[in-house]
Amino acid sequence: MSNKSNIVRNDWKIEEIESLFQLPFNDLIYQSHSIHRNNFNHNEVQVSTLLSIKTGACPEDCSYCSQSSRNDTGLERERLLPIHEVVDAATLAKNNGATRFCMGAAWRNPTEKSLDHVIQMVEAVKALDMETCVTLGMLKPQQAEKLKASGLDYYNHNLDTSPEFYGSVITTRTYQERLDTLAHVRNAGINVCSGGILGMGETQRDRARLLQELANLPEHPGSVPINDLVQIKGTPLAGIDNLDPFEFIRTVAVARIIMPKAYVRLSAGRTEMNDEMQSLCFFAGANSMFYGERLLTTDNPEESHDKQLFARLGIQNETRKVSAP
Ligand code: SAM
Ligand code: DTB
Ligand code: SF4
Repeated sequence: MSNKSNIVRNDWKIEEIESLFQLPFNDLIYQSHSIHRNNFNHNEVQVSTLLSIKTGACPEDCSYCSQSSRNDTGLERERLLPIHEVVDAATLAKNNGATRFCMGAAWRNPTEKSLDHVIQMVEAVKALDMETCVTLGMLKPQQAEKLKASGLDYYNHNLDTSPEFYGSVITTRTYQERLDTLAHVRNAGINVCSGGILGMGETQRDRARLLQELANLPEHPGSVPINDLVQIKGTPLAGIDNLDPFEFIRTVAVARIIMPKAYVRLSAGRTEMNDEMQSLCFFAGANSMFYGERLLTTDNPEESHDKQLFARLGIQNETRKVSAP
């Protein structure tokens, strides 16, 4: 593979991305794996653990989400967790090999008071010598700066899908508002974590457009979560046709090729994937995943199963912290 494959570009054309999707599977995976090997230790996977710090009763109408108050999913709402519960969960995650702890809140945006509470959580988790990530909805510039000052390493805010398909999934916040939050996070000097969800009825062009939007940001996100829709009863997207697994793997491969230095995270949806599919995702360039039996409100594979899978594949947890210089 030529050195050209390592060049970080922010001017990807949709035709170039679509032609990657159209390659014969073996050619695509050969290319993405080669790029992966040029940029990363290909036998290591970064491991993050998630915790829902505030669950349910969200005012947004995201049609995939168990936590939207518009969706009758039977989820019990919970208040913002006390700090000691967060510290206990992070300690457990660290002892299980996670290097990053990600905290998610079902908010449209944080209030100043709730942000101060989250900042205490970030400081407490940092004190355990773990990387921190939070996902709290939309941020104002000065809120991003406050989070940066607290030592936060990553902010997760997904574009979710293409700008064209977006309106059929969410109507209560615009694509531009998402891009604005990403700009505030980037300008504050926090690493951006941004990706999307596949299997919501979008076309291949929508998947290509999502990746184009991410790759053509002023800087590639440090981390790109690729979620496979977790279908939740009571949400408008429950019952939709599943995405072809090969199309999911292709999307991971294209993300790896066009964002060669980003961590591509195999995120939600792993409970529906067999081990062979996950191993192909790692081969195609995925090098991060969520570890722990729970995502935010839904199940993730059992920890013992993931440990066994890593052992069978000769994969190791990445121990170096990604945000370290
Ligand atoms: N409320 C905040 C927000 O949306 O910005 C943060 C939490 S929200 C649950 C974080 C991300 O999780 C969403 O942007 C979406 O990409 C992903 N997600 C939520 N529900 C999902 C589902 N059922 N399947 C796959 N991904 C999901
Ligand atoms: C992301 O892209 N995926 C994670 C994390 N960022 C916050 C969330 C997945 C949620 C899956 C559904 C649930 O458990 O509620
Ligand atoms: Fe709320 Fe986030 Fe769920 Fe949308 S994805 S309903 S903003 S918790």
